[in-house]
Amino acid sequence: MKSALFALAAVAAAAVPLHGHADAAAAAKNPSYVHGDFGPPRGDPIHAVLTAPPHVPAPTMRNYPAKVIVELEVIEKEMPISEGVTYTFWTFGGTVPGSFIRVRQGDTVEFHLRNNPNNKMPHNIDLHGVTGPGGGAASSFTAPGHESQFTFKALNEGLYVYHCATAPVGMHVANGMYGLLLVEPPQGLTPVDHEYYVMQGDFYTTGKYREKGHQPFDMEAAIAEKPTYVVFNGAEGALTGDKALTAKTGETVRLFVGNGGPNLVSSFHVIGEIFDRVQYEGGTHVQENVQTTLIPAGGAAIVEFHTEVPGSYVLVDHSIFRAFNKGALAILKVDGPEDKSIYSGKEVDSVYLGERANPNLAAVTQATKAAASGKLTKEEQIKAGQQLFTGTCSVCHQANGEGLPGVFPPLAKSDFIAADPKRPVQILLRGLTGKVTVNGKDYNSVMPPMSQLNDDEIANILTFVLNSWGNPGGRIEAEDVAKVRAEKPATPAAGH
Ligand code: HEC
Ligand SMILES: [Cu+2]
Repeated sequence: MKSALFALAAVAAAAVPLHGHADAAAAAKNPSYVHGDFGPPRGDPIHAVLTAPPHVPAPTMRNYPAKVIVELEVIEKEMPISEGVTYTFWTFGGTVPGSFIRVRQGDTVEFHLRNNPNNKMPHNIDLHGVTGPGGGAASSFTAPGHESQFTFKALNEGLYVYHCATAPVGMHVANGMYGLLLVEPPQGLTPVDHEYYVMQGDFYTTGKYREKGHQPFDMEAAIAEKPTYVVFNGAEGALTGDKALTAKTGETVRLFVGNGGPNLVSSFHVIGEIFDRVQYEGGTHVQENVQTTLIPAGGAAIVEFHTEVPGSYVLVDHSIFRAFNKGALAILKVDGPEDKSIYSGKEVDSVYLGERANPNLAAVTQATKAAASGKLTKEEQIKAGQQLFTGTCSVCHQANGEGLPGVFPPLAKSDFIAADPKRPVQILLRGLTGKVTVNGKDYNSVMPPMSQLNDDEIANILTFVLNSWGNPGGRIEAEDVAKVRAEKPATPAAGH
């Protein structure tokens, strides 16, 4: 398979003459550049196979320019953006990011944009790989229930963002209207073992991060560029747990990484890997041995690396609060034998990932649903709380609740909790500083507020703590938390 492609590439490079003045101009600028055939399309028209993320269409394997028909439908739909949180996305092809389009340099692309009759808004498309007014936007304004068509020649190879450009443009993009178009170089890309499609986006909701239920778009937050969520592939957890990307040791992985924005620039990084090659900005030049690559809003990069050591590799925006507090985190799971000559260690996922390494947040979803219908049991709270405790609290208080001597007080059999089982609500919302005595030992340190947790989550975590490790039992409900949250912050010494 691979050698066939190489042979094909060699034929293409050797046998295809240069055409067109654009090409000649490019050749003059960069004589080492391999050019495509910009002559008329040959053969039967080809219907492009589009893929939903994280999948990428197979290489075109062509050595001649063809007419390629692309059919893309805009669908407005409600989908989860986080555990128990839904959002009305506007999509190209039913997913965020939109369907991946793959053509070859020199192809003539006949583009059909459909706007689903159930949609409420008009839409269009601006493809950054198109040479022409608005990148197609000027020819593709489409009302619900209509279709538009335009044709372009793929002059430049590269990885290009496409997006909706209907006013208010920012809002259409913020709702998820972007995707990637790959224009293969005439000789094709080098074969690899895996190609994946990952695209970052920032989202703006009226509710806080992880506030449950349906969350509308917040225009003011979008203008202020203060996203509630920053995620890969349209949702927190879109590429973790069962949905993680996969590879084996000794394989080569190519990621087509886009950034839809609308606002943020991504500092794209894979924890535990080094990019062997980066086609930065999606262009032709290659940078090697890169730790973190910048991906502008409305830009892309092709990154490649070889996998050596098994384990979980974490894709993040290294503007790191986005990864751990807004959702910009995905996993590549590499299976295979250990190679101790490269890396000795035993892997402890929870150090970096905490709760997000846990593939099973089902208990959390179930508790959210039960709470919404008013039928939440204490047992459901405990189960959900246990999931959330891992990573959120266990980093300091340890998974077994024993804490660390002299640094983090125990939650297990804590006489501090037993003395006032409702006091922890306040501690989680406002933090705790100054001297405290727990089970006869003094601690004089700082616990930061955990106010990023919502009322449900705090109630569930504390119900879990109260019912674990010899603590007195009992139950904290979301209303208890809401009450404390609404109170004026007490003096910092409260609780001592
Ligand atoms: C960054 C480390 C850290 C994290 C994360 C953390 N705590 Fe704490 N916690 C502390 C420290 C330090 C203290 C003692 C503060 C002091 O000395 O005033 C403390 C004190 C407490 C206490 C009162 C003392 C005791 O042992 O009974 C409770 C209850 C508590 N934490 C619960 C939690 C829960 C529940 C979570 C997760 C939502 C959590 N903490 C997350 C560091 C942390
Ligand atoms: Cu639109």
